[in-house]
Amino acid sequence: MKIGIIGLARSGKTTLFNALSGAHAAVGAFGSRDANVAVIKVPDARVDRLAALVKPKKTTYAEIQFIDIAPNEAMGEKKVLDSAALTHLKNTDALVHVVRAFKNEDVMHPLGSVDPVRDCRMLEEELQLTDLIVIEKRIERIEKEHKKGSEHDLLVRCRAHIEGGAPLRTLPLDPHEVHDLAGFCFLSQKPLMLLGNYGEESIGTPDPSGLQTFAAESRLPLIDLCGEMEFEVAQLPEDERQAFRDDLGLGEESRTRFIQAAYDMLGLMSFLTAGEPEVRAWTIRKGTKAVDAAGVIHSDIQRGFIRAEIVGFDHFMQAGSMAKAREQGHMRLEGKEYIFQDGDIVLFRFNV
Ligand SMILES: Nc1nc2c(ncn2[C@@H]2O[C@H](COP(=O)(O)OP(=O)(O)O)[C@@H](O)[C@H]2O)c(=O)[nH]1
Ligand SMILES: [Mg+2]
Repeated sequence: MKIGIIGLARSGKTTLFNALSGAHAAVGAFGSRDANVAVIKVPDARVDRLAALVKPKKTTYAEIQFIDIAPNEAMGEKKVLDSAALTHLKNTDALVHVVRAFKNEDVMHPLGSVDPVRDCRMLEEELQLTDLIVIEKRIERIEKEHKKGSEHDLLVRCRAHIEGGAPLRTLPLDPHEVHDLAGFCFLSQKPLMLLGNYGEESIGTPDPSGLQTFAAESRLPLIDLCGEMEFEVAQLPEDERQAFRDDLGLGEESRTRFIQAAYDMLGLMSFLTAGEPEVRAWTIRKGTKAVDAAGVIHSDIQRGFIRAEIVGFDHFMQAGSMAKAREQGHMRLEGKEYIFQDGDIVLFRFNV
């Protein structure tokens, strides 16, 4: 899974990126062509408990890739999406908009004042306009070539939707329309999460900016955190972090909250495999059939799928192994159509 971090200059994108990934990318950097990229492991207590029990040679967590984009200065600081950014964002699965809510007068806001709702509206508009340009070009081309058909009709619908002021993510589409649009990688179609970046001064106080109301009305997930404090906590040795968080009133670890929100937004879940060589978490969309989930591990397992042997997490922990769980009657045999439950431990039987 790939998540693009976007937002105005100095909204705290790189600070957040560093806090989440433990990296030390330069903050305040601007106009650099290269995006910061990091992969983080998804913390998962079930994987930890399984690994403690099975003692595998290798433990592998699910992973999320983050891309932190530095907009180009030539854009006048008021825009977020230059062509380099578009290239980076094209293949992301979701976008996170870091919205500046911290006051700090020493850090200049590109628009001269701190106003989270205004920034959200502006960015949403920029996403839509970016898509609109692509749509209009394509429509023009189709019309020139006299090839009007279903693609044309669909794009005309997309255009009308954006012209009505709405992002493509709110346009109802049937599965084959989703498929037909996939190649365009429309930005306003990607799931979007807002991240309010608050200052130390705001911890534990209500936010008067209206960001919560805006997020609720726009049906966008919102998490708030304090980027700079999170970054500072991330510098501490692991065993000191929680005490520091408690002192500051920072609540649950930002990385955990952030990843949970991203999983929810994308409708993701994990299933697990627990062998001697490797205990591992695998990410799938909720509602994925067993045979397709098998393909996440290897295309051979999907092709040669015979059945899935499944043990629920708690039963596995009680039994101590797949074989014992089977003896105790807690193993279920499921076919291709089975829909995974969160935390299922699976052994695929296949034949190639
Ligand atoms: N007070 C305060 N300053 C922050 C916070 N997050 C970022 N900053 C500062 O804002 C400046 C720009 O941050 P940076 O992460 O580089 O923003 P980017 O341009 O969006 O990547 C840096 O000087 C940060 O120290 C925050 O939560 N609180
Ligand atoms: Mg930056």
